[in-house]
Amino acid sequence: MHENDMDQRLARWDIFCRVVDNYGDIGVTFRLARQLADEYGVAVRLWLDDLASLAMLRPETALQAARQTVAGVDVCRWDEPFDAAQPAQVVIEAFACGLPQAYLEAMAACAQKPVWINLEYLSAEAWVDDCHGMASRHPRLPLTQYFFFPGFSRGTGGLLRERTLLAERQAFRAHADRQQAFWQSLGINEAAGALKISLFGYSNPAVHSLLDSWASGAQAVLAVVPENRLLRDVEHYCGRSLKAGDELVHGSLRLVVLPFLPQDQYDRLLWACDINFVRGEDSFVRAQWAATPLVWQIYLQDENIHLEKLEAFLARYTDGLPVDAALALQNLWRDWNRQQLADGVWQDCLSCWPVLRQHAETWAASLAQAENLAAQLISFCKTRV
Ligand code: TRH
Repeated sequence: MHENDMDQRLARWDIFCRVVDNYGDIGVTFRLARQLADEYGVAVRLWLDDLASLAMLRPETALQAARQTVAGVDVCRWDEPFDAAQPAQVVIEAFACGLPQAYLEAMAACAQKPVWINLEYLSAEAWVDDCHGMASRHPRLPLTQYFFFPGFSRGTGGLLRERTLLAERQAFRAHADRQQAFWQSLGINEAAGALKISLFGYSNPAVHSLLDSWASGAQAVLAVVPENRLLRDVEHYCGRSLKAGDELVHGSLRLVVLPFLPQDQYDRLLWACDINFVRGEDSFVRAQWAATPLVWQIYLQDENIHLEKLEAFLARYTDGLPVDAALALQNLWRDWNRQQLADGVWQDCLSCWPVLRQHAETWAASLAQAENLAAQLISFCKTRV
């Protein structure tokens, strides 16, 4: 088949996203939809059951609209019962969210069956390589679904990374005036010499010992906390309620509460900080693209499955680090995830800081060698039409 014919057969995509909790479901799917539209000229419909979540990331989102365009993406409200819709040529079911029955039947009725992808959760575990791309036939309908796994190794579908992302980050980093303007836009007069740390996470009582370490250390720390669940624990530490705009100083620590930022601005916050505490999936990946040290709080799963995932990533990430730096980082991540910090873990990490910073650069550069997830998805679909 001619290359152009093939592209025409992949010109229309439907992405289905059900917001289960938090912002990762919409964070990932919107980012993918936008990149497909922006960079590959794909006509993307994003079927979404919770417009309020998108509005957190893209404040221009109209909460009542059944259909609207947001940053080039055709956002359709996913109502149940689902009205008949002509299926697109590629159908992405995000995180096994379950397609509407009527839509599945319509897919089955198409002469040329859509390429049906289940976009999976991110994991650094080795088994992902074996399962990436696997096919599963529908038990009743003449349809085949393919499992597409994001990941860190060559055998996976890679990570979301927009074409200009790294160049934009570089440009931001190279211009002190841009960084200053950014901090000012957040209402923060950046203190020279302070270690800038962003804090995003799930509820975690270990934040008490972390803030204590920062307050009592010799190093000045500017901690910025966009409104998120972790803020409740920060409030507990401070003994008062906190809202965006509030600021407090305690010893060497200056803590500023920010509103939950639009997604693009949050990226800049990650670039502007020296260390980022992140969680879940999307902020975790974006912090890696920021190429600075990060601390990941993984999403809790039953039977401690998440701890295996944490170790799988740590093993990859710390490979090649000097032993003391690897150990310091592992200790901090493990303690942060078991929600109890041992004495000295923060300090140990801080003393390896130059090595960890260099390593974060090397890690991001090595990840960038792989083709980005959107491009890999397109290549994969080309082989299935
Ligand atoms: O919100 P999350 O915990 O999302 C979850 C988890 O990823 C979970 O494992 C998974 O089941 C599910 O989603 C897919 O964390 P995550 O993935 O980092 O998503 C947060 C999004 O919010 C991300 O796109 C960044 C964005 N964000 C902002 O836009 N502004 C902000 O101020 C902050 C703090 C985050």
